[in-house]
Amino acid sequence: MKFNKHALIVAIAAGMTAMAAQATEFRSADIHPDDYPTVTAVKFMGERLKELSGGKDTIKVFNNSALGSEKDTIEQTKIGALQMVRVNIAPMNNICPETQVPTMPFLFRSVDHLHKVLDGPIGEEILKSCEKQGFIGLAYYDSGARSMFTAKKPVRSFADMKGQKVRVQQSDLWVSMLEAMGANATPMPMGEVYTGLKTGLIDAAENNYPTYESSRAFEVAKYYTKTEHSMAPEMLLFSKRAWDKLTPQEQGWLRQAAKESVPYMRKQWEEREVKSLATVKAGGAEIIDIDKAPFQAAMKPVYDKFIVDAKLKDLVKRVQDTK
Ligand code: BDP
Repeated sequence: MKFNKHALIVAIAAGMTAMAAQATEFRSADIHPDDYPTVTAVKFMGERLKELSGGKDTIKVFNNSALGSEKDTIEQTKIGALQMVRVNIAPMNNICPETQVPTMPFLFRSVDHLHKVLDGPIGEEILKSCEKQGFIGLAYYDSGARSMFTAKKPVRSFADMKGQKVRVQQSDLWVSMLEAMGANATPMPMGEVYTGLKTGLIDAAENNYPTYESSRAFEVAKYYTKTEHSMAPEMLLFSKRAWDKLTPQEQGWLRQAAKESVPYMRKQWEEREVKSLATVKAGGAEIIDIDKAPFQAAMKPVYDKFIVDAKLKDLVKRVQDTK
């Protein structure tokens, strides 16, 4: 048989088109920069997904708020315009009430306690609770403890919180938490914090060391007070609309890849916390130790207001009882 070069090229091209038609690239959003542990973890997940699916499924991360604030990208995920999103749990608080539980102030005693709860049935139950709102909860990522940082007046005691205009995440629970500390709470997207501090629109914000560092907030708010008031974790959510169109096999690959990205993320996180602390200190930040007892005591009304029904009360109790 005579070798037909043309037919071969046509055959190869057809094969490539068939492969391309089958390949799926899931889009995922994040507000953080390229080297932030949440972003590198989702990229790791994408690599694992590619391997598990034999090259069929991949993930493209749109970082640095390229697709909007967390609130915006959560909405895009709900309608299926975006398949995946990595956000802090806070902007989910108003959407699915169970997410308020791991956000609650001074709830977790340690990182170990947090991991035990989130890796177990309570964590699973909270992820699942977002399904009826249109989200498949794939995983939690670490976010350390959040603390106050102020631009003008350092917080050296509970009384110093009074009147500070503090940026909070877009969640009613967060507004109440800061109000209970005596502050004026202003919800706004993360992307506006640096400018807000610089221009004096806000006096303060609160976050973990890695975000305090990567957002460069330490340059404009140099007093970092270790209130460690919440360990609100990060969440990895998939659009239920998009999920329902996938085969059970693809869903399984996604779940497995997400699960495998968790220990990877935790390791990156531990390293980043140390590195970020060194960077902010070198950049002139003052790290202030504080008596946390008055902060803790002031949180009772917040629990009374948000942990209202039997379901939430039971969840909080089970978290507290987890040894
Ligand atoms: C960071 C979270 C990020 C939030 C941000 C915030 O990683 O998801 O958007 O805090 O305060 O720690 O908005």
